[in-house]
Parts: sequence; C-alpha cells; structure tokens
Amino acid sequence: MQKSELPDPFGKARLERGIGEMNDQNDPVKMLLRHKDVRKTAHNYKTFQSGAKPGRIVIPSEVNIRKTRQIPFELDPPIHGLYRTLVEPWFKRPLHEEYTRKLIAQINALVEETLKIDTVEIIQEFALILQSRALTLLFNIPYEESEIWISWGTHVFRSQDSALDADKANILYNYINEQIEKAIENPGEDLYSMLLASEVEGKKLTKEEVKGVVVLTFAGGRDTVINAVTNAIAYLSEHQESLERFRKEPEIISKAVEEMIRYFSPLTQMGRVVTEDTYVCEHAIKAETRVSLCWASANRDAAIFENPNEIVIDRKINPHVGFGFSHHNCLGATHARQIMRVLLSTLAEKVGSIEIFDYRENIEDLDEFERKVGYDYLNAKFNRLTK
Ligand code: EMZ
Repeated sequence: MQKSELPDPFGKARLERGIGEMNDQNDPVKMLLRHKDVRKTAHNYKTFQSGAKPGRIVIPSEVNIRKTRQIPFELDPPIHGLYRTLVEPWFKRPLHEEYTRKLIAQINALVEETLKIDTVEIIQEFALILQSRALTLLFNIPYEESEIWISWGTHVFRSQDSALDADKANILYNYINEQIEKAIENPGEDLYSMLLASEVEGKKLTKEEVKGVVVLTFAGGRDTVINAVTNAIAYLSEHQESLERFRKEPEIISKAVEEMIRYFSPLTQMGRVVTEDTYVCEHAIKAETRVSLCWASANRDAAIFENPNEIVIDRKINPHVGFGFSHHNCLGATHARQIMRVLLSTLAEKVGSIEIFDYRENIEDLDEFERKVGYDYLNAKFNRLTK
C-alpha cells in the first residue's frame, strides 16, 4: 500500500447492510453509507433535522462544549434559507480577482519558504499556516491576525489528548466575543462588521447570531482544509506524474481538486436528528435518535464511481458529496476550492518532487470502523523544479 492511500473502511458494510453503527457519548448514531441514501436523507430536512440542540449533529457531538448555534449550519428551512442568502455573497468572494491574487501571493510565498528548508512538518509548518493566512482573506482582516490562529493549533475544539476540549473552545469564544465588541465600536470592512450591519426579516442580527456564523467560519474549515492540503501533498509525493500533468494541462486542475475532495473526504460524516419514527435503507430509525450522512463512504460507492478507491486525477463525472449535499452544502466550499486550485498550480509551477521522510497517520475511531483522515505529522522536503 502506498503511504498516501486512504483506505475505505466502509466497503463491506455499505454493500451488505447499507448502515453502520456508532456509539458516540451514549448518543448512538446510525451511519448511512450509500450514496443514494445519503443524498435522499440530506434532502429530507423535515424528518432529518439540523436545527436540533446545538452541537448534536456534529460527530463527535459537541453538546457538552458549546451552546452557540452555528449559523446557517444548525438551522432548517425555511429559516436556514434566510441566513444562507444573507451570508452567501460574502462566502463567494474567493471568486473575485483581487481575492485570488492575494491568495496566490500567500501560497507562493509559503511554497518559496518551504523550498528553502531541508525538512518541513507539513501539518504545523505548512497546512496550518496556509489555512490560517487564507482565513484572513475570508474574514477580510489584516494578515497578521493569522499568528494568533496559528497558535491555536489544528482544531479549535479538539486537542492532541482529548476529542473535545472545553478550555480550547473557550479560548475561541472569548476571542470572538472580543472581536465582535471591537467591530461594534469601530466598524470596518470585515466579516464581523458585515454581519453586525445585516438584517433578517427586518431585524438586526443579535451578537449571538453573529457569533454563530463566526464560530462556523473558524471551526468548519479548520481541520478539513488542513487534511485536504496535507493529503494532497502526500499524494503528490507519490505521484510526480500528476505535477507534470498540471504543468502541461492546467485545465485539469479543477477536476483534480474535485477528485481529491471525493477521495480524501476531509469531513467523514455529518449528523441529523430524526423527528419521527422512520425507515432508512430498510432499517427502522426511532424519533429523537441520530443518523449520519457518511460522506466518506458515499464517495467510495461503486454504484456511482468507477474505480472508487483510486484517484483518477481528471475524473470526468464526479457527483461527490465531499462538500455535503442539498441546501446544507458547504458554505466555505468556494474558499476551499480556491485554496486547493492555487496550491496545486503553485506546486506544479515550482516543485519538481516531494520526499516524505516519516509520518504518523491520523486514524478516526468510529467504533465499528477505523478511518484514516490524514496525518498527525508528516515530515517532507520540497525539491525545486529544474527546467
Ligand atoms: C462544525 C463542523 C462544521 C463543528 C461542516 O462542519 O465542523 C467541525 O469541525 C466543528 O467541530 O463545530 O463547525
């Protein structure tokens, strides 16, 4: 097996039963594993709700570490749509030329710094820095702010020793509260100020609602982007020919990004709370319990994808659900896609090969399944492309 491979732990269960089971903090989850069931369930927000107790649709559940409802993520239609419409244009800014130009400059500088050193630890010294700096563009605040975020580490709610870390969550909340107060006193062009000036149905957003959007912006795209970046680098270390193809056929880069998101599935699953007794995939599900939409499994479903366990770098038809599906599809997807495109094209332009020295895999424990999502550390070296 190649080191960059992410095996599919769900294959057998997906084929035989279509569901998996997981006991998360005594709030069990029935995991839906098939592409068809995942999509159908994602559509049905009446029976499978997101607007449950804040934190409950996240797996592992965050009900014990936060009270703030993340917006629009933990709302259901029709309210969901009002907030989504409000924030959507802001989260599409990554398509603007100026934004892309700044992102290219950031990633260029980071790759250049990395080319100068003998060993780089990809998680801490590359992916975390890249994600944090890029996030200053999404917030539209000064670049220097990324230093604080880098010091928080790779996950805002999890630490090395504990899946859920309340102290860590409090650092984030206190920081956000302070930033909201600052923006009230001194409004600017940033995300906080935009939200504070916004209205839904004629009413200004409350501080708590502003916080809900901001927490999502910090938490949702943190470890996910870091895993996508790190997995892409591990893959390219074993597939120099893909770097070569990006140089010759830059038009496949967007396809390559979609394929990587499918294959890596940086977010394994997302939960829903069931509002009435029902059936999914011929399994009875009780009201008030949880199901999950297992994106990582759906993305390897052989009923949909040919050679699902391979990265087909220019895959033509790719209805992956790596950014979720239906009205809750990832709000940060435009930003994430832009990061990945710029990363791949910058690496192709400057890097001839990548060496990996040592690494430790990051394995998610899902009871019945164990899933590799990325790495705890990955020591590597970028070799400059010589023409
Ligand atoms: C939540 C979630 C959003 C959650 C789309 O995913 O990402 C997780 O990493 C966070 O812990 O709070 O934001």
